[in-house]
Amino acid sequence: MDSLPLIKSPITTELEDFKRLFDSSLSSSNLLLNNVIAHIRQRNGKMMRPILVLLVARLYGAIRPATLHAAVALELLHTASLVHDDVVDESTERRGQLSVNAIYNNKVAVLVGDFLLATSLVHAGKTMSHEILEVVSCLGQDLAEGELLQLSNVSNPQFSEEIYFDVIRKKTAALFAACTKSAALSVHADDEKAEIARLFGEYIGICFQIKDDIFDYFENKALGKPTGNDMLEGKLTLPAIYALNSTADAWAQEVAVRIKEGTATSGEIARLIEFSKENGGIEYAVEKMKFYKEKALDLLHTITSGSDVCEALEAYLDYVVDRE
Ligand code: 2DE
Ligand code: MG
Ligand code: MG
Ligand code: MG
Repeated sequence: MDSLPLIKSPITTELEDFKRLFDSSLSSSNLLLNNVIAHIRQRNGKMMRPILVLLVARLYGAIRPATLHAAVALELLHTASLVHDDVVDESTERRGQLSVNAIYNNKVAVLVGDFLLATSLVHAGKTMSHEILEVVSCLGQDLAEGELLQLSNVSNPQFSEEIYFDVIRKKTAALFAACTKSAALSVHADDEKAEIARLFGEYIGICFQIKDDIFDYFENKALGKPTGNDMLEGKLTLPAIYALNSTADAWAQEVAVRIKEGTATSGEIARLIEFSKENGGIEYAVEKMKFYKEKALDLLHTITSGSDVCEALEAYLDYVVDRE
């Protein structure tokens, strides 16, 4: 079932307002910049983050201009981080489309990412809220720290679940937490409510990244086999970490170390994916994801139950966890 209409139903007009503001934020007199932005915009994302900002603002009050500027700021920062991420990961593809670095080059990708980041801060300023400006700026710091933590962990021979959660809190959950906290601040929710919103977003973000990581273990229709992209980039995610820590398989340990070093073959990666599945890695990751989903739902129900916004946020969580 397509749950997106239910998710969007309490915020249909505001989502249109968001789109207009987002479009108008991206104009420049530079031809190259406009071409790159047009390429990025072809992706037509599902706008999961702006939707979350709008829904959480509605949870606590009526959507205001500051809410829309916060949503634009966060979507721009997210877009900037993906353009830079593809440079860092040397990825040539993003969601079935060539990445900016692949079509142009790293220099163009770094500079376009910088432009998007700066434009994000312009909109954070337009909220006229120092607190929202701080949330957005600190998010930029967290994202960069998360990426650095992930990089420095490549040479760490341990496969620790604790480090995995540290990384995903910073590289993904921080963004969702910034969305929900800014949303609350944009409608003048008090500190306690803003903190509940922040934590709610953090739990959603943890679910989102665990799900994203699980995708890498399953068949990709275009490839006809699991992508294994994360392992190709030297990243071991929760299913593999669990399987490695719950068995003492010398072969798997050895391959895992080489995956981190970037010297494993694609055949070895395929076998480590199978090993992770055979040793309960997927079930374990799904269980963890559901644990955080329940925590998010419990928090949501301390604020509201039964309202249309509550139902939309419940459907949002189902979507994050069940999407294919
Ligand atoms: C996606 O992770 C990572 C997103 C954060 C990137 C942050 C950067 C630093 P993945 P996928 C590069 C900060 C950037 C700023 C402040 C503009 O696991 O599979 O690589 O989508 O995800 O490539
Ligand atoms: Mg990446
Ligand atoms: Mg990355
Ligand atoms: Mg991924």
